[in-house]
Amino acid sequence: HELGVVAVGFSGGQGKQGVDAAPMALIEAGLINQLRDELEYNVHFDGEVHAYTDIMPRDDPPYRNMKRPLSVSAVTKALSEQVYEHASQGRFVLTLGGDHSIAIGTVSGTAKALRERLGREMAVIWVDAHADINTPETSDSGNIHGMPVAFLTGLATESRPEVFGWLKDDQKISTKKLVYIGLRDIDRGEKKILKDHGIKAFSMHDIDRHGIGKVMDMALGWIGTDTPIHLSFDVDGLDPMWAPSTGTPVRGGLTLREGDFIAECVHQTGSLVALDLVEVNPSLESEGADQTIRAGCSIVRCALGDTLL
Ligand code: DIR
Ligand code: MN
Ligand code: MN
Ligand code: MN
Repeated sequence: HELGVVAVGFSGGQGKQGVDAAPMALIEAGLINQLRDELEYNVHFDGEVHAYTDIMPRDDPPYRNMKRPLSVSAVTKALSEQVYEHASQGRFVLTLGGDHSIAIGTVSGTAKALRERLGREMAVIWVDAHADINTPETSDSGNIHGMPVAFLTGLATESRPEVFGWLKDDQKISTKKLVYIGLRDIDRGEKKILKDHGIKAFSMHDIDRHGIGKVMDMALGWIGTDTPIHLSFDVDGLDPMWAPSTGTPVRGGLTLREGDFIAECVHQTGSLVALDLVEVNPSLESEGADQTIRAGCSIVRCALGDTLL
């Protein structure tokens, strides 16, 4: 079991400081040591929380309604190359964020590597309260952490290389290979996108109706066996009762057990190739930071094969 870990201290995809401190908090809580010692992974980690300060532009005004477009583009491009490097060597890639804009880098990196290695199109399971599929034009906030899926599926495009124009077709995924779990706060424009493109989405309503067991059967059934899976887990998919320290908490979410169960089921497929854990912000809700970090560690351990028995 070879595991590549990338720690990304980046918060520019949204407006709140502190989400950049999450990787260090997760590591200090013992996450990487547990993966090495208890789950027996051979860990490849450069020991650094990347802030990419050397490539950060000095001046970064809004463009096409996007906030900090040059910064997010530069960071995700560099991250894409780091993730690609791990994935092309056959390593499972764990990325600790950071806000969810970083998924532009992680998913593009694994999608390209898996195409080359296995000749297969990758699927993405996106666990989140939000769909993060706004285009620059449908976004109300201008925050790029609400747009990564639009860029990764080609629903949003931009030719300028310094504003995501670097994303090529072999780094993108199909809307047909995308599955959402846990949605409950979707913008009007996003609802139309999900509907128009027939994107598979399991909202909290579906989980209430069928239970998480049936929902996971349906989600994994949609993807099918023999398709590599990238799991992108936004900690705000969990209910704020379990994960209060996050930038945009939404009540009525997944229990910690449901989150762990999702991760366990995806691990059990044997097809999981990468995991992102994003939007942990230890500086928010200081009493809840510990809980949120512990919840994040638990999700990661489950996705990497920890079992109850
Ligand atoms: C909202 C919130 N849909 C936006 N998105 C968040 O800004 O586009 N994603 N919080 O995690
Ligand atoms: Mn998100
Ligand atoms: Mn979210
Ligand atoms: Mn296993």
